[in-house]
Amino acid sequence: MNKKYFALLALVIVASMVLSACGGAAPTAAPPAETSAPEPTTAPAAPAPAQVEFTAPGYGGTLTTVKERGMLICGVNSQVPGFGYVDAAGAFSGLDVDYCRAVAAAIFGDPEKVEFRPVTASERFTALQSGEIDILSRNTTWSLQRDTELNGNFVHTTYYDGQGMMVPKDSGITDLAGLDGGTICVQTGTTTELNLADVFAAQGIAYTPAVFDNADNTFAAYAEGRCDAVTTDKSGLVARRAVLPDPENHVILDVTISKEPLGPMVRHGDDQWFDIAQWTVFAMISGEEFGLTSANIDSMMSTATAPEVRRFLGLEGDLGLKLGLENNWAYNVIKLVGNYGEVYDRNLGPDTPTYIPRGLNKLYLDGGLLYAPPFR
Ligand SMILES: N[C@@H](CCC(=O)N[C@@H](CS)C(=O)NCC(=O)O)C(=O)O
Repeated sequence: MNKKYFALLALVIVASMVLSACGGAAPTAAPPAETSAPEPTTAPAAPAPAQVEFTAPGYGGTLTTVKERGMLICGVNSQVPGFGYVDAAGAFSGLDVDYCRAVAAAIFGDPEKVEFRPVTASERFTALQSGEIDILSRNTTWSLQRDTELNGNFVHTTYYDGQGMMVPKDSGITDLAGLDGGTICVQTGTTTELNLADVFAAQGIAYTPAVFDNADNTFAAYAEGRCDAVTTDKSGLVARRAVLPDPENHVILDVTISKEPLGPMVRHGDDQWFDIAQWTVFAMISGEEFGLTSANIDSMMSTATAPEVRRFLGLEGDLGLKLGLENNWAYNVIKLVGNYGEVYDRNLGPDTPTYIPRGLNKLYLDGGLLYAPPFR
């Protein structure tokens, strides 16, 4: 342990003894000690440092790498409209894609400083582990195995989903039992494939899986009538139905067979990077909660009075510095990309071909699950 870090650790411990758990400004959190903690001293408490020492253990250097490169590399989908999609001109769009832009805005103050790297379901975790991408933002379900043996850390969920089934309207099928003995198109390397096996076995429904390696092939096979149904996250079904030749002839059953909390994932071993990825999601959610939009945020800079909103905007305090960013990082996220609601509406709102009512993805204030911790 180097001397500078040891001194910082002692300082933080003393400060945390003096400040009560719920009163006063919280000291900057110390990274986990490698050895037993030093004895507290009786030296007078000094103010907590404004910025965490990012060379301490737990900081893997991703931010430095990204800044030196001048570009964030985000692993995304390219085949699911509304979430991650690339058009014929090479332009990327979607909720997951806009999240990458938000991280770039937080770091660089420029949402364009991101390279989108399309990754399939099977490739995505290796791409993250190997360092080919800095963040995975690709309709990826948070699960225990992915959080542990795949060396990932999921940040806050950006879209609460569940697995569904789509069938041709004229099949007359209305429930899972109606699929008994049928063939079901499914993509490999997904939770979808595993849930299908679990749920159909548990319910005693026989089926033959027809397995494909990407969404284009899965849905092409379904469109050609090679399967009785196609299954994936309901978001994926809505998205892919929109690009079928005859969307009106397909129905999504009123059945949800799993929980699919979808969100960004980072590698184990870099807590600072995790915090940046995490708080970018919280900035988008809180921006909506505070009523800050890309359109009004400039006027709010001169009119905002609520202390939390002022801290969010970087007008007071130094929250950005604690993340290793500029103090106006959250302002940049909202100004340059938008709050969660704006981003949702742009990609999945009523005026898009991939309209999905917000449901669980509303703010907690409106009955949904989106809830960000305080900006303090
Ligand atoms: N959320 C599930 C499924 C995600 C998934 O890969 N879905 C497919 C079907 S919509 C997809 O996005 N395919 C696009 C591709 O492979 O490029 C997971 O994390 O395993």
